[in-house]
This record gives sequence, C-alpha cells and structure tokens, in this order.
Amino acid sequence: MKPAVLVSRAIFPDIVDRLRVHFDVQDNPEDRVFKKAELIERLAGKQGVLATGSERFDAEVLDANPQLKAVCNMAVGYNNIDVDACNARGVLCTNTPDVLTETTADFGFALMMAAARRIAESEHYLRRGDWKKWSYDMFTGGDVHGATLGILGMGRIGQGIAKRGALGFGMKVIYHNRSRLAPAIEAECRASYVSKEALLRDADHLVIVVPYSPASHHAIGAAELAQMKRTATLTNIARGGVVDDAALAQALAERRIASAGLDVFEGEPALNPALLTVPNVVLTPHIASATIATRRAMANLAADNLIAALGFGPNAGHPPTPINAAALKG
Ligand code: 8YV
Repeated sequence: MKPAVLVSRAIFPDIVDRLRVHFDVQDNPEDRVFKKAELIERLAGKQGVLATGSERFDAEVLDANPQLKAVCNMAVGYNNIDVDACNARGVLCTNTPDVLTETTADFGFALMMAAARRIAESEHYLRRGDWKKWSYDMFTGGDVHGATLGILGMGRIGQGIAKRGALGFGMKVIYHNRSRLAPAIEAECRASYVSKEALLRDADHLVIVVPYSPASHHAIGAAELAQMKRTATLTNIARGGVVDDAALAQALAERRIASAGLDVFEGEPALNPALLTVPNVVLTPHIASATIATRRAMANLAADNLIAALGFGPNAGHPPTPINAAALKG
C-alpha cells in the first residue's frame, strides 16, 4: 500500500500526479484554506504533507498526527512551521530556497521603483479621470539610479536586489544583517555593511528582506521610521509582522517618509485598513515569487523533498533542501 500524503492547497495538477506515482494523495483542487481543526482532520493517516505558508504546523497539529514524518513547504520562508516542535517529534521540514531568488529579487526591485516613482498612485489618478494637464511637479518622486539602496536582511534575495541596484542602476548599496557577509560576497554585491541606525539614516530606498521570527517582529516600527529620511521609500517583501503596518500607515499619512511598497502584511490576507486610505503606498497581494516558471520550480522542489523524505525516488532519504536534516536521522 502506498503511504498517504496531503497536498494542502491547489497546485499544478501535473506535479500532484508526480506525487501519485509514490503516494496515495489527498489533494485540494478546490483550494480551501484549512483552519487548524480541518488541517488536523485532513492530516489523519498522512505520513507527509506538501504545505504552503497558509497552514501553521505547531505542536498541537503534530501531536494530533503522530504518524506525520515530513512537512514540505512550498515556500522559502517557514515561519508557519514550529521547527522546534518538529525537531522534538522527529518530523522533517523542508523549504524551497534558491529557485525563487531571482524572481523575488526582480519583484522587490520593481516594487521599490514603483514606490519611488509613484507608479500606482499616478495610475489611480489617471484612471479616476483626474489628469487634465501636465505640470512641472506632477507626481515627482525620488530617483532610483545613483541613490543609496539600503537592504535589511542580506540573504540570497537581498543579495539579488543589491546586485540589481549596484550593477544595473549605479546605486550605492548598504546593508544590515544579523551577521556580516564574507568579503567576497560583499564585493560581488558591491555592498557595505552598516549598523541598523546608519541603514535607516542613510538609505534613500530601504528594502526589507529579513525572515520573520520573534526577533524580527516589528523590526521597523514608529521609532525606526522616525530615523528615516523624509524623502525615503520603504519596501517590504519579507513577511507581514516585520514592519509595524499601523505605524507605517501613520508615517505615510503624515509624510514622514515619502512612500512604500508592500507585498506582505500583518494578518494577511486581511490588511490594516489604514493602509488602504493612504495614497503613497503600492500594495500587492504577496506575489513576489509569482511567475509560472518559479511557482512550478517551487512546487517541483517541494514534491522532490516530499518524495525523498518518505524514502522514494533518486534522492531517497536525502531531500534536497532540508531545514532540520537531523530530524531525518532521528
Ligand atoms: C510564497 C513566500 O508564495 O517563499 C516564500 O517564503 O513568501 C512566497 O514565495 C508563499 O509563502 C506561499 O507558500
């Protein structure tokens, strides 16, 4: 009998078929978002799950399903998984790094440019029929080329954004990270390490790419926004909760910074309603990795991880991108 697995959300049907070769698959083509009780129920009897960021795997979910061996996220971020709880129960977790780096860096750069050059705000103005004449200061924004790009969180995606800025747009790149990068990587990205205070003070365009954890909760709040230039932009493609959305909405309304670009939100898909009332913010629904090629690569990598984690396929026992490889041995 094939082991049973759950695919928690709708994904590409041909990739679900790859799983069916090895597993008895319960998928979710209607794309319901499971609340905790339903997730627990659907996981009954399943040895593995191909998950997305929308489901939370905590001790309660794991304890209700002690047969579960692998949680394979179709996302690079894994703040939806309590990795300590997985470690304690020998549950292997995997994510999908690398395959989305360049696509996500493209989007972060695009969102930053849209905020700096007021693309969404001016498009709304045009659609409303408000454009009656040219004027010298209509939707004047801040330059991107030659400006100072600040990056908070200099992992793979941060480095991709740094290279775009330095090599493509002649930007001066500064970054702050938990740990300083090796000199060779700094040189490749043309990026200089600075303190968080200097980053906030000197960036013309600040891009947030730091993973969410209790330590990064509200890493940007009212106090940090107050340290930024009034002409600066802020872009968040990391996770909701890294930025205090209420404080940001207030800073935007009071023009304490110029504008913002947000792809992620605290409590998404719900939004802090204040963000909908300020004009100087570009809002997108968590789509930074959303190209067909990248979403396919993410789903295929998550499937490869699940197949290998449960002992099948060419990488049996060695999933390509584990988060807690030690759990596999346990
Ligand atoms: C996903 C993401 O689309 O990979 C991540 O961490 O935030 C996005 O690429 C999302 O998390 C769905 O799983």
